[in-house]
Amino acid sequence: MRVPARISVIVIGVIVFSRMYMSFIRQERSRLPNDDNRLQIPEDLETLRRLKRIEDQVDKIAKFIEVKNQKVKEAVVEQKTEVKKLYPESPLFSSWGAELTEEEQMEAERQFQEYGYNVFLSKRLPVNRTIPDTRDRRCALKIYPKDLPSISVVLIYLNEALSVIKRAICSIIDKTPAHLLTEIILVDDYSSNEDLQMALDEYINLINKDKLGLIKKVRHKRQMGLAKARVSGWEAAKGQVVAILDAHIEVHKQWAEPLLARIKADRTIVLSPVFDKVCFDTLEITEYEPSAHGFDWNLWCMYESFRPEWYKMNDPSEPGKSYSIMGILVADRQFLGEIGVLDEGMTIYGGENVELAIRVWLCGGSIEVVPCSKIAHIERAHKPYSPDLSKPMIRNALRVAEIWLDEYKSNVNIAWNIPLKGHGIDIGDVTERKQLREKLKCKPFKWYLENVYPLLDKWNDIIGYGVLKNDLHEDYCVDEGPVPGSVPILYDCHYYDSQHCYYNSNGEIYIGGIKSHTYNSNRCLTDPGSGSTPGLHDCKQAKEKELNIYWDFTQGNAVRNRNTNRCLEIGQGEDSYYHLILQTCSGQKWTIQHVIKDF
Ligand SMILES: *[C@@H]1O[C@H](CO)[C@@H](O)[C@H](O)[C@H]1NC(C)=O
Ligand SMILES: [Mn+2]
Repeated sequence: MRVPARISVIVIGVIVFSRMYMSFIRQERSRLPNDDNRLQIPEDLETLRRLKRIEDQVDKIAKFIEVKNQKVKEAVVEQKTEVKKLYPESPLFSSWGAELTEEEQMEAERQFQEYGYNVFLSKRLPVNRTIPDTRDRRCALKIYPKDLPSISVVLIYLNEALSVIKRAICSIIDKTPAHLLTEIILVDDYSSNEDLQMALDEYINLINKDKLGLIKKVRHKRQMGLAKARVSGWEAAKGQVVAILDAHIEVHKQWAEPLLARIKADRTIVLSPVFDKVCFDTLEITEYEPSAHGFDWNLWCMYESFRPEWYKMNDPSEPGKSYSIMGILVADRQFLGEIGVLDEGMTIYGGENVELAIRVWLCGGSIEVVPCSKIAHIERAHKPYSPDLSKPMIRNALRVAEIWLDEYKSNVNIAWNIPLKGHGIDIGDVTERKQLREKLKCKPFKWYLENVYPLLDKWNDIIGYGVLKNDLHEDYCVDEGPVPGSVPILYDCHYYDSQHCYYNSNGEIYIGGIKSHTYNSNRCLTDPGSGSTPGLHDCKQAKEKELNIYWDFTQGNAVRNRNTNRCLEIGQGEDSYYHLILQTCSGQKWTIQHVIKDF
């Protein structure tokens, strides 16, 4: 007997789904009891029991399907062929998609390349899927004022998958109290996808029929970049509070109330919810602990620990002050306007969030992270809109430096290893933003460094940076050598981090990059005192051990150790290659790429 292929596809589909579901349940189960920083209270036991019951049922269904499948398998034995893995290298398939047919793999991979996440799966998940409540249990017990301010939610996107936008909209409508939700504003920053026009409009119209004009759409006729697109969403908003979010998110239960309550208490606080990670491949949710947001001197954002006061409260459901903000932001609409929304002189991507944070702190407000407000956010495997984001990042960072960083602005140049002057990067007109700073009577940046973000290393003592070359061989650069390892080497110049060197006024030479935060340490060039091999060691430890880390160096001259009097030089080995060595000074000369002050 031949079973029609269609039926076996359906059966396999059901099996795949039930397996996915079971593994999801197992994950959920294993997560709960292991959650070490949470108390076990009876709700957990009840959840476990419920999950157990569900799992029993799923097991039963799976057994039933297996029996059926066995029969089908016997019947289709001559049809069955092993499905080939078409993209063994693709991150999409590293833990997902084993059961897909070749055509399905092709479709899934194509969409993954286009969007950076699993659009194939997204289309097949319900728009109103349930996501686990990952909040601290104290959150559910909090009581918020009745008369909270209203909220406009702005979703910014550029070629986002339709199913992902729908899921974002659906979660916002489901999980925001209707009387508080003024509107959802979709800001399309010039997407080229066809389904973001007709098909999305149909979905919008469907919702708007029911909930009069709840969803609005702003579509740009050219790409404005993240900062301008966000400002255009803010301009369209009418609610008392505006939440400017990415469109690849799902909000969690009661996400809005804790934010609105904070702003009701103080309109000068700009807030961030806590993100959970939605994996780009399985679209499953991984819980993230609350933490503050910070940045380095490249103005890249990163997670950072809260101030010690927050940990002393010993209540992870409480809001905590944050040095910076990742990008998603919630603020009093008028207050955000008063302090200048976002810098519209920025292009494409990056830096606008750090600029906002610095401005808010310096000009009379503050930033907070609110743990009881959670948003699940897809972490893409790659960003689709620009292959190299470092160009706009550098440009935007230099803009922030020029407007806000005062005497610390050269740190941005040091971090990106670009010259202080003559770098040829056009940062646009900054007069308006400088006037804004004047008008708002904002504090100097030094105040921020000393009072808000003292974890940021001031880099006061750096006097030279960039690659370090010996003038006997200018194709070779000093390089940190193999990692892990503690021997610096000479290598063909490629100008990446591993060859970035720094000379400071104490006489230390860092090799292989420089750390932005005081809790990290750099690696210092050392003279072990004997032998000819130089060393490279954690500077803090090297100082404690009193290794020889101080060097006399002036631009275009010898690099001489203050203790041993030996010089860093290059010499040809028996292998006829040049090596980095320590020896009695023979008059070799070194040049560091960029100089801050003449030395
Ligand atoms: C999702 O929507 C479907 C169809 O409207 C409905 O039957 C289902 O109960 C909803 N599920 C949730 C979790 O709201
Ligand atoms: Mn995002």
